[in-house]
Amino acid sequence: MNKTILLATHNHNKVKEFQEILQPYGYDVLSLKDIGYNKEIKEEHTTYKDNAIAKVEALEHVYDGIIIGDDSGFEIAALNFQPGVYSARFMPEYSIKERNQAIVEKLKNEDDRSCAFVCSIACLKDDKLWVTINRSFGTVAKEVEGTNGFGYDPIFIPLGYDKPFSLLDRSIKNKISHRALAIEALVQYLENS
Ligand code: ITT
Repeated sequence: MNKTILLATHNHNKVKEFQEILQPYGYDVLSLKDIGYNKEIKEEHTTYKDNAIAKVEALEHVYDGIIIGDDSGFEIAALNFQPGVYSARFMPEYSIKERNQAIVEKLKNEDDRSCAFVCSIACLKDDKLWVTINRSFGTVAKEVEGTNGFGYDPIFIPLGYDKPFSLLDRSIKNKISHRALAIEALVQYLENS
């Protein structure tokens, strides 16, 4: 069985997480850099699933093998589930650190701090398209702390923990995150298809 997968992302943090999670299952994850693909892949859709599919389809005629795409986001209940599918484009004038600080500030007097990370993975294998969407739930932290992970990790405290992903060992994120859950479903699909 072919155990090499191309991941259609330009986000090197995602590549690292996919490699760490899939390696124990015996999969090799190639990045777009590995195949010398440097064109931008546009995210023009309003759902995670459609964006994940678009990422895979952009590579369909470029790579002959298993291709996966990941579209993810951060949903905050008190902000009407923003930034959601627009997470990568939220407050573009701010650095990610400033963005996290701005979110903490917006929620300063908010009792409902519930939030979720979302990950949709699309997979193209033998001309068949498969998609999953998974969420991990938590609360928004009261301050921006820690350096592990990326993006909104410094303000996401997963349910059952008292620290954000940025302060937890990365092996914990790789077990319980939205991406870990979606990858678990992907492995089940690949092993049974
Ligand atoms: P690609 O489209 O090239 O895959 P991207 O960074 O643009 O990379 P997304 O469109 O899926 O990825 O954007 C999701 C944004 O949500 C991402 O830039 C992060 O800021 C945030 N995000 C996604 N997964 C995350 C995670 O596991 N931890 C923290 N933040 C995350």
